Amino acid sequence: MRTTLAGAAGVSLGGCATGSSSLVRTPPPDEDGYRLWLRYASPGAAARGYERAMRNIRVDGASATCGVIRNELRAATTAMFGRPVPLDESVQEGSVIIGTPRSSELIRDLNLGAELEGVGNEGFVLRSARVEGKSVTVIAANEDIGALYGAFHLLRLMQTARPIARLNVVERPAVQLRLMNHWDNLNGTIERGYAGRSLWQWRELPDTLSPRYVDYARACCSIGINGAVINNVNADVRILSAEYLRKVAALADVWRPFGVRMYLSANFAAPVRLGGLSTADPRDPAVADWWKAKADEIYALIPDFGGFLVKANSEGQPGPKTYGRTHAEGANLLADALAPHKGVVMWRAFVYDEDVDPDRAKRAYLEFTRLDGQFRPNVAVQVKNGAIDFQPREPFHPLFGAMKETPVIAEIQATQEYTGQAKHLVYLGTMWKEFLDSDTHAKGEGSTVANVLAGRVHPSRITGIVSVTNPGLDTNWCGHHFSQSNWYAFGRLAWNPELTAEAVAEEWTRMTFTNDDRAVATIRRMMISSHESFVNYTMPLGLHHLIGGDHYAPMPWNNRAPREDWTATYYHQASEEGIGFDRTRKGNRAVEQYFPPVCDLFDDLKSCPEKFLLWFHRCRWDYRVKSGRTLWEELCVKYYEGAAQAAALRETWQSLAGKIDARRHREVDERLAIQVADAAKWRDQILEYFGQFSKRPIPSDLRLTIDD
Ligand code: GCV
Repeated sequence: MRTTLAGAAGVSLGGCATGSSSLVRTPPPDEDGYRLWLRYASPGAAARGYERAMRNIRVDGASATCGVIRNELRAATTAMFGRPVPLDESVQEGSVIIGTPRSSELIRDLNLGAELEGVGNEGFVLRSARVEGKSVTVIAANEDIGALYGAFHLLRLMQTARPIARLNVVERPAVQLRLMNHWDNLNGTIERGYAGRSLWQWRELPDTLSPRYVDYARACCSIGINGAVINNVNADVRILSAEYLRKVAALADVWRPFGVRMYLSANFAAPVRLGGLSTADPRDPAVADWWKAKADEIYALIPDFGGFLVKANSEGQPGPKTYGRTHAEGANLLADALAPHKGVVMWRAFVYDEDVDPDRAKRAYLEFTRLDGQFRPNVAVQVKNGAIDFQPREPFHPLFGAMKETPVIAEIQATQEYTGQAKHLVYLGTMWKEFLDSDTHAKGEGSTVANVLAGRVHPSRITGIVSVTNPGLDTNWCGHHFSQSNWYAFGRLAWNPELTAEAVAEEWTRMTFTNDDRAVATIRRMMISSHESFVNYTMPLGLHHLIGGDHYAPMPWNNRAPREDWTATYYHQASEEGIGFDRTRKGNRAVEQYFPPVCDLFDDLKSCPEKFLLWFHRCRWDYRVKSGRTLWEELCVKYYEGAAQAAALRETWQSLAGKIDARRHREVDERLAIQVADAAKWRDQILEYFGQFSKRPIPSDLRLTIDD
């Protein structure tokens, strides 16, 4: 018997008092951040217009997903208008009619065939229309899940104070797989998690279901996320045991109506460690049988199980190379087991075997391009945005566009492992847009990473963008209130990579904090500049991996680690003569992994974007950068600028006191205080360290700005 704990799920749907600027007289009441961007605040003056366009809601269909649509709309309208909008079958002036041509005669009669054909299984048409002579709003889709996404879209318009009277929205997601990747361990810890312990209560499952599982699914679904890999890629084999699979199945049952499918990280050695076989060699028939039986067992419990994510032969994880086999053979082994059930394998390209090349940045490309065409149709290679490891800034990974016959999906990181770890306010939407908009030139101009991922450059059977993600048991889910924006931005950009970072930041701000236009503009500006300022005070001008320890603070002096490519000195190579990693044609030729003209752009010191300068080039300290300053001076300017920007960020936030509820305002401010102090400390320590090599002083005008 399952029991559901009463409480949080219901509470989370409650309304709150912030409204449009004209109505804000007193500071809004305290909030704890639990409701994320689904607060459904009163729309203030706009309420009357919205209510007129929403006299009643008719949801045609009996599925569990239709039940979710009804629940969400009932809760949202209750919170926004102070009373629920009736859910009934009448058609009147101001009805909202939701359904599919299969479930709804009214939708069928609207003849939306052409539009619906274009939106696939998950898309929707959201349109103002005339039905039975009445002005209504229609949400039509081919499947109920599309209708649910459409309902969330309508709610988003209202939450962001947009008009809903004359709608004509047609949407479909750009990629198929939009997945959360949790690095959660079975003991409740989270690798690189900064928001408390794991959401998954393994000891209570499958009998007790935390209400947070529902709220998690609502949050994911509201931004188009359609699956989750719930365990760490450094995978504990026990997740595949009968005991854990029952627990996993219980979670999958909760999420199914929200369209959030279950995926698992699989340990390649599971046939040995769990199955008791003597080998996990992909060519051994007993191993193949073990995986087939395991897949059958999983699908008997979770009929819509999505598939496996695998980290193999990387950072100590087992893999096919342990048996002298290739990554393709390893991936195909699991793919064959999943194929009868239509499951996929996401095989990570995060490998950096020292034997492949002396430069870590070159290794994955070399290993995977030679396997192109050897993977089964249900395998996708999952590639991090950059070739090293989620650094504050990296050029796009050269594997994007390079695999012509193998689906490639992107892995980005919302949990801020290298970007301030939920202590620093860093909105990653801008960084991800830089990545998605990068032109690989794989098939000429316009072969952007986003187009590669959507299968528009090389036809692709599997498309996707996944995010190593950040929620944990902290009340506000993500540790820092602003870290929620990275979860949000991931979902929105995976659905539509054409959205601007600004638009996503604005939406999130309006839904999460306030619809006060001036406050929104201020917060949006803070968010948009935050990534660049973080880069400035940590790793500007193409510097990377200046870290050690827990990856929080730059440690450019770090020269001791179990592997050379885990040190900082391996990457910056600072000496009295200069600094930077020569990856040009005259250096280690890493630039040649990019298509022309990108390789030429990066190769030429004159054309290489300065944000990537020391990634690709080794420069003398007196090298003149575009500003006319020497490299050393420019480095100093960047670090000073970054620290000043962090201080300004806090001042700006403080100017919003009274516009944001006091609790969240204070909690953000406390973290900004840490950010300001860290930025100054990092600036000073890093410049002192590099100064030993440059033998140059920090320009006095910079120092003066601080001493003043
Ligand atoms: C899950 C980096 C992180 C590791 C992580 C690894 C990966 O090295 O520091 O914690 O392991 O990436 O992506 O597999």
